[in-house]
Amino acid sequence: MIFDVLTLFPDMFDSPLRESILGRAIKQGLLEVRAHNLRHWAEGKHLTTDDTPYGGGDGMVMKPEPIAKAIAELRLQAPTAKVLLMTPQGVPFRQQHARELAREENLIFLCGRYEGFDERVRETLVDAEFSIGDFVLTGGELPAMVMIDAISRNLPGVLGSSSSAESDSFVDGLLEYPQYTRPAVFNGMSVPDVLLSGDHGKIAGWRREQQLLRTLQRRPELLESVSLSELDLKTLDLLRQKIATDG
Ligand code: 9D3
Repeated sequence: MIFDVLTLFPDMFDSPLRESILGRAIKQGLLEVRAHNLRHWAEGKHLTTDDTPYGGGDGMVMKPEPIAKAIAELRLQAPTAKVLLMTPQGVPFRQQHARELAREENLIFLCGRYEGFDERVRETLVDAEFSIGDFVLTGGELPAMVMIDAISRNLPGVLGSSSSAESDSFVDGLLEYPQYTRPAVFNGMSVPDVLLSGDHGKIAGWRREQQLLRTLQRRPELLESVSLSELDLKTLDLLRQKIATDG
C-alpha cells in the first residue's frame, strides 16, 4: 500500500512511521509513506500556499491551486487513490474506517495548517473528511500519521502472528481484560489466583467477565453496538447488580 501525504511539513513524517512495527513493514516493502511538500506546486516568488479569507476574518486559508496540481500529479501514478482531508470538521475516525481503508492500494492524505482549506477543494477534490477526535491540534499532520498507523496494522503481514489485527479489542467491541506478568507479587499486590490456576476454561471465563466489567465501567456506550452471548448478558446482569449494591 502507498500512502501519499500532502503537507507543508513533510519532515514530520520521517521518524514516527519508520520505527518499530511500521519500520519493519516498510523495509519488507509492505507499505510506503511518501510525504510531499505542497510548496513544490506553489507559484510566485514566495511559493505561497495560503491567503487571506474572502469576507475578512482572522487567519489564513490554504489556496486551492497548489492542492489541485499536487493531486493531479499524484493521480497519474495512482489513478484510483482516494483523497482524504484531515479536518476538525471531518467524521470521527474509527477502527471500522481503518479496516476498510486497508483494502485500498493508494491513499492521498491532505494535511492543513492555518484556519483551513478553500471550500472548493472539499467540494471537488476530496473523497472523505476525517477528524481524529474533539480536540484542537495545530495541523492535520499528526492525524494523518495516526490514520496511517491504524490502517497499516490491518495490512496483511504487518503484524506478527502473535498479535493479529483480528484479535484486537474494538474488533469484538469490548475493552481488553487486565494483563499481568512476573513477579507474582509486586509492591504487595498479588496476581489474581485464577491466572495461576492452570485452568484454561476458568481463565477464559474470568477474562470475559473482566472485559464486560471494564466496558461497563469505562465505556458503557460500547455495549449498545456489540453482539453478546446469553452468558455475556447474564454476566452483565450480575455485574450491574454487584456495582449497584457495592455503591
Ligand atoms: C477557528 C476554528 N478552528 C477549528 C476548531 C480552526 C482550526 C484549528 C486547528 C482548523 C484546523 C486546525 C488544525 N487541526 C487539524 O487540521 C485537524 C484536527 C484537529 O485539530 N483535531 C482532530 N482531528 C483533526 S484532523 C485535522
